[in-house]
Amino acid sequence: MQNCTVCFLLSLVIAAQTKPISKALKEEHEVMAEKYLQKYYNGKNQSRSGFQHKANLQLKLREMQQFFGLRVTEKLNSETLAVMKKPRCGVPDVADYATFEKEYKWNTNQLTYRIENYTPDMTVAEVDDAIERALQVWSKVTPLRFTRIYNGTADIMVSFSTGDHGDSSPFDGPDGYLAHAFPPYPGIGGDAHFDDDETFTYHSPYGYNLFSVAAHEFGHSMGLGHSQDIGALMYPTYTYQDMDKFVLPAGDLKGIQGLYGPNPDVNPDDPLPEPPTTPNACDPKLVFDAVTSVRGEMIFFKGRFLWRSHPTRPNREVKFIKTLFPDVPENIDAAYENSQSQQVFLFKGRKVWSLFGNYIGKAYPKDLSSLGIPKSVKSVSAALHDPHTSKTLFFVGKHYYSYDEIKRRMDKGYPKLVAEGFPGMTGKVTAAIKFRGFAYLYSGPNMFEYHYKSRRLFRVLSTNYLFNC
Ligand SMILES: [Ca+2]
Ligand SMILES: [Ca+2]
Ligand SMILES: [Ca+2]
Ligand SMILES: [Zn+2]
Ligand SMILES: [Zn+2]
Repeated sequence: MQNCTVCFLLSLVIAAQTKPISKALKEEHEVMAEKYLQKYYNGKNQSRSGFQHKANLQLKLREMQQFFGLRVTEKLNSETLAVMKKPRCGVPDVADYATFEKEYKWNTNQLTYRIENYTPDMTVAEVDDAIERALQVWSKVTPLRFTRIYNGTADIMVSFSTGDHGDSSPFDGPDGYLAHAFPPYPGIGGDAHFDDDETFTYHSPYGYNLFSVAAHEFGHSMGLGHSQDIGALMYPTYTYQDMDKFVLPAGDLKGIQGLYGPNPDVNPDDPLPEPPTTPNACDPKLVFDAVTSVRGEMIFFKGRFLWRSHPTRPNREVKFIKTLFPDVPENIDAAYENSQSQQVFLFKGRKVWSLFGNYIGKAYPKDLSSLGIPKSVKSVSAALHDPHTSKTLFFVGKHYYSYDEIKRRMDKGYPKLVAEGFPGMTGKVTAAIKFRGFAYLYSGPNMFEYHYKSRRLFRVLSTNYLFNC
């Protein structure tokens, strides 16, 4: 039986891989994939026949690819393996209770919690604070109220443990899965367990941020299942959340308020902040914050997210900015790549950051004056670099500046009016990029295509034209 599974997955791997990988690595991937599907997609082998086992695994692979919005190939390709390798929550994506969400709900709004033990990674005060604030994520938006107790059995027992810890879902050492929690019911229901083989952190985006992991787990403790929305807190893979700025996203808010209703104590004069939504790259009204090339790929920025789009590869990937570039700010104003120096510059307010690879250069952020931009300019709305002339254009309101990257100073005669330099552009330039001899100036949901040298306007296209929507 085992051999047949290996044969089946082996043939899938051969079909999917374009470059040869070592046999040992292949086998490691197959074993990992089977374990993953068994754990998260209820892929336990109920049949004795190898054929049925193979068909079952294929079905589970399909479910997994659908859940994560991957291309549904039923093949263990590199894209699928990459998702399987991400650190995540230990609760299945296709849980029995996820399909019966309404059945799992506390029938009281007054709940107790108890922190049974502590991780050595953080101080006691830090753990207490991270746990309390993770519970507040849910109490802020519902009538649920949490009271801490110090002995006896609470509704929500919080503990750190390693390996087998007595609930038939043993932890797996560093990385892999980080924590799990049980839906509302008596006893172990509502309890949250954290894998102490992880390194948990308090205020840091590095290691595994305890607030980020716990806020997600307590969603399960309240009765929520996993979400397919990559921007949701209930998305299964780990994402860093800044505990000081966190606002529960719209999908999670709808889910929890569907179970418990809204918070009756919200002061109408001090309403809750607008819940963030996940932008859709193919929304014709989408307005990008910034667009730049990065080593042959194009990167489009919007809020907390970015899309990478390779000119020769049709599929696009949406990611959190923090996942790719941990030190880069969100909601940026503008971006450009200087392909000669291989630096990518990102702008927000009066500050500019320079990326070397995926990390910010040591001397950054710098002030805009380091690029010769006058003190009166509060922010840059778009930037465009031309590698042939080594000039970078900065768009500010109705004007634009031209910076000479070789002489490291602003060109004389600037700022000029955008409407003069780019006839036909009457609105504000919100993002810009030079691509294949054309200047693409984005203005709200429109993209203006200019021949770069002649400055002749060819077409007005939709913002997501370069996305193959
Ligand atoms: Ca409990
Ligand atoms: Ca683990
Ligand atoms: Ca912009
Ligand atoms: Zn989860
Ligand atoms: Zn457990």
